[in-house]
Parts: sequence; structure tokens; C-alpha cells
Amino acid sequence: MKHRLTALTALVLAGLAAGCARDAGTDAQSGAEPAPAAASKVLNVYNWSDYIAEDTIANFEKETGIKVTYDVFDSNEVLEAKLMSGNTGYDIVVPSLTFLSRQIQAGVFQELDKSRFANYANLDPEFMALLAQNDPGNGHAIPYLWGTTGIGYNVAKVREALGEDAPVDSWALVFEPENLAKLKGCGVAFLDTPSEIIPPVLRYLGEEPNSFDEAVIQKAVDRLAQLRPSITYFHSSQYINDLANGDICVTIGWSGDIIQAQARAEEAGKGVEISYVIPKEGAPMWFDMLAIPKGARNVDNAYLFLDYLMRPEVMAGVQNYVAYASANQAALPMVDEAILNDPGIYPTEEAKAGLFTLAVLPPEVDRLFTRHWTTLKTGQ
Ligand code: N2P
Repeated sequence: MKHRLTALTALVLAGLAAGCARDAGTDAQSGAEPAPAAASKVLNVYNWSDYIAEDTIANFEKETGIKVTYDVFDSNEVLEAKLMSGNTGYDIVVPSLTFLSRQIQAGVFQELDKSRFANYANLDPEFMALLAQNDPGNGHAIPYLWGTTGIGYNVAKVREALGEDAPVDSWALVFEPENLAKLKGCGVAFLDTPSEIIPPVLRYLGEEPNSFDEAVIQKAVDRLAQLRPSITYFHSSQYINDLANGDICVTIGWSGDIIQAQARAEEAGKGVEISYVIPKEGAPMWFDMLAIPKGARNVDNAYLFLDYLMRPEVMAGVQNYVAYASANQAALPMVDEAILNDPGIYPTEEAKAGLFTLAVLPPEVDRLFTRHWTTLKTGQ
């Protein structure tokens, strides 16, 4: 395992360094003091949907007597809009690293006092060094889970639509208009986020996936406009059930979510076989980070929860349930073999070579992405 993580971190190092080089901003930490922690026994958590084990919250509540209000989102853009518009009411939020980076610059997070954690040493130091490129000194966030953005598909239906030679190992499956038109009949979903769809389209077209050049970005937008008539819907969580039930046959989605769909399909026992693939042209990899917003009212409880999540058995329980990888090296011996050996969760050496991290988007590129995305979805 150690070997695997070491190889991965080398890859990540190269990727993060590239992303970091684009990020010319400074880490403008606000001098504001954290809000005084209320003594109440409550905690407000805002996490991604389908991203925690069934018993993680209940066990924490039982142990601490703290009542957790647990809300979910499925989009970095939605979380960011809340964070940027002021007090969210949440004590813990979970942005992806590249979004976290610019949110740190905007001063929305408290600086963490690591002396309050008993379990911090469980985190892989090599991993932490890499994350520090976007969160200086690991000052504002704890890694939760990481994964890739690839393709989930219904094996039988894709074969039926495209034949035995269907390019299931390539973005061609979903980025060639001709192929997607043939899949339209059995249902096609795309993640509802420009930040993770535009870069792989660019990579497939042979362009720099993290380009900030308007003319280059336009090439992805043009391709997406060609694909648009064959896309059934844009959504970032509905595809789990729809894939498992056979209501869609292909989606661009997140590794663990598609592997959850695969497990649900198996449990349902109706013969639906789902596969997840990291396309051979390369795919985005990302890291989701736990952070405490300024203005959080239950800071002591937030620290307790973060420390709880860093316990090996708690993190392994989460990983075994949601099928994502973590940066908790002490958890590895407790992670199921099926998870550790699934190349969709821990990519092979070959797949790793093609993975790329996403850039921290400057505001003007972010606005451009949003504008294009709205036009694509609504036609306006
Ligand atoms: C969980 C999706 C998490 C990953 N449903 C996206 N960063």
C-alpha cells in the first residue's frame, strides 16, 4: 500500500504544482478572531451527498451527546456561493481543494489549531505536503476523501447501442457526438459542473485541460453544444440511482458514486451490470477538504468532529461504505481489500499517469465557465 501511495503522491505533486503555478493570488488571511464557541451541544455539517457511512454521525452523537444537523450538497459551485455570500450557519463544510484554495484567499475559513487534534498524525505526511501547495501549511483544512471524474456505464446497454467495439475505455464514448447520439435512447447524464466537464473535453480534444485561454475554452464549449441534444440531464447525484436502476446507461460522474451505483445494482439482483472507467486519455482527480468557516458557532464541536473523522476506524468505515480513497494512512489496514484493489478507487500505475488535477480558476475564467454552462443548459 505504501508503495502505491508514494507513487500516487509523486503524480499528485506534479499536478498540484502545475495548478499552484497558475494560482498567483496570495494567502490573505484575515486577522479576524474566530467567533467564540457556543457551549451548546449541536454541530451543523454541510457535506457532499452519498459521502459518509450510515453510522458515522450516529456514533459521534452517541459518544459525545452532540446533536448533528447534517445537510448535503452536490456541487462546489453551490457551496461556494453560500460561503461567499456570508454566514452559512455551518460549522464544517467540504469544498474540493481547488475551490478551497480561492476560498482561503477570500478569507472565509478559520485557521486550524492543530494542537487540538489527537489524530492528526494518522494523515499521510507526503499527501499533506502536496495539499499544502493549495492550503499553505495545511493551515485551514483536513483532507476527507479523494477520487476521480470518469465514466460510469451500463455494460449491456452500451454494448447494445454501440456494439462489441464500443470505446468504453475512452472519452470518445461520451465526447464523440455520433456515439452519444446512439446512447441517447438509453439515457445520458453529465455532472452539472463546468469545472469538471470542460477540462476533460479539452484533454480529449488534445488541448491543455486547464487552459485559461478563451479561444481554447471555446473549443470545449463548441463540442459540448454538439453533444447537448443527446444529453438527457445535467445533475451531480441523481445518476447513482438512475444508473443502478437502468434508467440511464451512461454518465460522467465521480468514481465512488459510480461504484456505489454498481453495488446498488448488484444488491437489487436484476442483472444490471455497471462499470466505472478512468478514460485512457486521462481524467481529473480531486481532493475534498474539511474546513471550519469563520462565523461558525460551534467551533469546539467542529474540532471534536474533525478529530473523530481522523480516527483510523472511523475513516476506514467511511471508505468501505462510500468507495473513495482517503489520505489517512493509519486507516489503510482497516479498509476492505475490495476497495483497496478496485482500480476505480485506487487507480493503476497506467491510469495514474494520465490523471490531472484541476486548476484554481481566476474569477474571470470562473465567470466565463458559468456563463457558458448556463447557455449550454438553457440554450440562452
Ligand atoms: C459524493 C461526491 C463527491 C465528490 N457524492 C466530488 N468532489
